[in-house]
Amino acid sequence: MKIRTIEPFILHLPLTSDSISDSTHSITHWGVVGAAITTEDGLTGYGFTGTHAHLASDRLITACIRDCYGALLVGEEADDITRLWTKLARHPSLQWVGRAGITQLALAAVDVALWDLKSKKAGVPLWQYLGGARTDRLEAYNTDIGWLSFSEEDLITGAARAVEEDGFTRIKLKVGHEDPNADIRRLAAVRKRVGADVRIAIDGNGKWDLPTCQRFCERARDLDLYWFEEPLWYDDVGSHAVLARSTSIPIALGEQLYTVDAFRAFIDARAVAYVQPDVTRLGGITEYIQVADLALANRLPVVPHAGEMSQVHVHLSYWHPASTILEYIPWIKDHFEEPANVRDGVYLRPQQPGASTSPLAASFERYGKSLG
Ligand code: 0YR
Ligand code: MG
Repeated sequence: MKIRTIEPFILHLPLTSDSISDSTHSITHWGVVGAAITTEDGLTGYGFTGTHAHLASDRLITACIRDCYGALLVGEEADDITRLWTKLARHPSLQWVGRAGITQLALAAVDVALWDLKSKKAGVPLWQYLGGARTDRLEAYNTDIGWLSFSEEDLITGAARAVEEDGFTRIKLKVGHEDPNADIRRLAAVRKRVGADVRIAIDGNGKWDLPTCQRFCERARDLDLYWFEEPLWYDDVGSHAVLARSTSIPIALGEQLYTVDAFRAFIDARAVAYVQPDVTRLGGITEYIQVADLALANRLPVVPHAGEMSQVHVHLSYWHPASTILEYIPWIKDHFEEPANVRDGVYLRPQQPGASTSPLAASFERYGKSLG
């Protein structure tokens, strides 16, 4: 199965609301930036990373896929994923400028496309190709009801609807106001409305400093928060370790980490409780598995961040033994041949061969962007 072509693509897909914000990002579209890899026998695999749909930086990713990785992959044996991953990730001239950022996002897209191809060729869904399902019930938690840009009233209504009508028992709310008391008030109002049994996680998206986080955690004591995600600057291992020791709220992080080495630093420092790798920021599925295995060996639960809106992570979470629950943000599912769907708070297990990463032809036509 030799690789014949690698074609990068950029889709800018609208969100379910007009726009949303967390403490550090405001967006109107989700960027699906990836690669279609076609073999000589005519099979095509798709993989993509997730962005905030800035065309200029998206084009850096597609340029890397086309000009750097494409040249290294055409004519290669598509089945040899481990060898090809090493060829791209450890290529002397690329690792000099890479190992994180644009080159890693591009590598993620290519790696996922190769796994999609390989499981399509085997004729089975990726989770089955990897070794079969660990469970028949992968629970979802809803992030899309909890944006910081929502008014307190909309937050309460959305949380109640998710629980009472859609069957979620777990939700995640964004925090990160200038004054953390504003967050405490919003969280207390939601807790009061949904009751004690709903798991409420919170996500700071790296906004606050250590003393602010410590004061916040002290005041949040009675809210029974399931985890505090990205409380501090993404790379700051030491401050996370201090915070983890000063609060009973478990720390979750990983969506901004690029390598297994970065995860090891946090895990070794006991600075993380819920490990949140993302195939779209790590070097794809290949490096995701290394992180999930590392978490497993440390007896830590894995809860991936859904940078691909769960098209791939639903497979990985049905399969990998360290997996627990999975994030749900339903922005882009309608643009795929096999959407990542949730019913009664539980992810449907994918049935089609591959990684569920094939975008619909109509979506390419309507939302595709020029590569410049
Ligand atoms: C919106 N999930 C997250 C989105 C989300 C971000 O900017 O990208 O909030 O990825 O933190 O846990
Ligand atoms: Mg997050």
